[in-house]
Amino acid sequence: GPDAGAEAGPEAGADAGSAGKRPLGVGMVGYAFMGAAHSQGWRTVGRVFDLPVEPVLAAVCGRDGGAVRAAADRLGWAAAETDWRALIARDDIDLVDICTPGDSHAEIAVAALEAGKHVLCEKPLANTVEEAEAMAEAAERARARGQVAMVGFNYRRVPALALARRMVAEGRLGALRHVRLTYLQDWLVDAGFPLTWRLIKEHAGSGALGDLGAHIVDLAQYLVGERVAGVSALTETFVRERPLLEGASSGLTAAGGARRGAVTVDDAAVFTGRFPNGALASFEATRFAAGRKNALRLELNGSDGSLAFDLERLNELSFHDHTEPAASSGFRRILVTEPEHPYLAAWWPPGHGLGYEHTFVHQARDLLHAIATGTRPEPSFADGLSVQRVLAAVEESAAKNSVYTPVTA
Ligand code: SOE
Repeated sequence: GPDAGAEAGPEAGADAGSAGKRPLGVGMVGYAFMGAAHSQGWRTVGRVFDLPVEPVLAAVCGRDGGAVRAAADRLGWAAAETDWRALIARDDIDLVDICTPGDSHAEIAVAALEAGKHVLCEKPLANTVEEAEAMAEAAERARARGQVAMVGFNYRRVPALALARRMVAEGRLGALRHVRLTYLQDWLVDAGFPLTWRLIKEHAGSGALGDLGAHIVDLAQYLVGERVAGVSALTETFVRERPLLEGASSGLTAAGGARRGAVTVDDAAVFTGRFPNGALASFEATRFAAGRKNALRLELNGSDGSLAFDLERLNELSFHDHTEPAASSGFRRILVTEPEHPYLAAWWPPGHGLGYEHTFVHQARDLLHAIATGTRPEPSFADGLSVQRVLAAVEESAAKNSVYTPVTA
């Protein structure tokens, strides 16, 4: 089904007992922010979820030998490689986890799939539709050989969002009318923030659009269960030149020097869209929302009710049941920390709450579960390609001053 991961979660009792666990060698490319987050997922998943396969952190790969060895020690990987082709060639690696910037996703993913490995690839799937198409085709060929390929849209693994998906699918909102998502951050408000790879088109593909917009397009399609049919968009680059990066950047922290260079991606993207079921969608992705750190917010309005969520309060889901008597109805807060909620039974006693890093544990759990059961994990590369097509339509529409642009398949 469309949400195999969450629905076949721990509450479904789908995981096997602890006897006879099969080792699954993991090789990871990249070890910065996402590499650290994925390492956390691989290290923790087998201690929380009872799965028939156990990930083995076999080797991590990066170009700088000294730095990648230090990362291997720090993050818990048995070995370090400096050439991703050598990593893929290792017999002890069954799954390749791609945590590099978008400019190397396609090459590494296609090579890994052709070498017979399972693949997990960070979002956005690629920098262009063409690359994403090649990846989806390689994944389809690999599927026939029993391999899986999944995109790292980790927010599908927030329990409150998996619950939201379940409630929409159960019809609790009735006919969907509005699908409203924003993803707001503020790390570029300072015009002195340097030109890191995320601000260079050649490396990142696009700016807030591909980095943050990709998440909310994927989530919208996940929650609605349909693909965006067309969009009208505006994009803007507010600060067009920034200091060149000096030294290394770690995550979203970096220092700049005296020389300057051009920002070649968008700082913000605002767009509306239509779903085939008639719902209207609106999206806003920006790195210029002062005071908003990681505010992925959404509200869905249907004929029978509404749901609202804010990633800055990720253990909560707001629900309004419009079928209740008006005098006593209204939004109420569901604290998504009960064993009946997706993923939660494996964690702490009710009410104790989860955070950002748990999404990576859940992502690892869903991928391993799919490998163990021979099912197709989601989001698939085809799902990642569909997001890429929406992003391309947004850029095309923005270039034509917001002309409505169908998303072409
Ligand atoms: C930076 O904007 C970033 O780290 C994104 O790259 C991630 O995808 C998002 O989850 C958090 O913010």
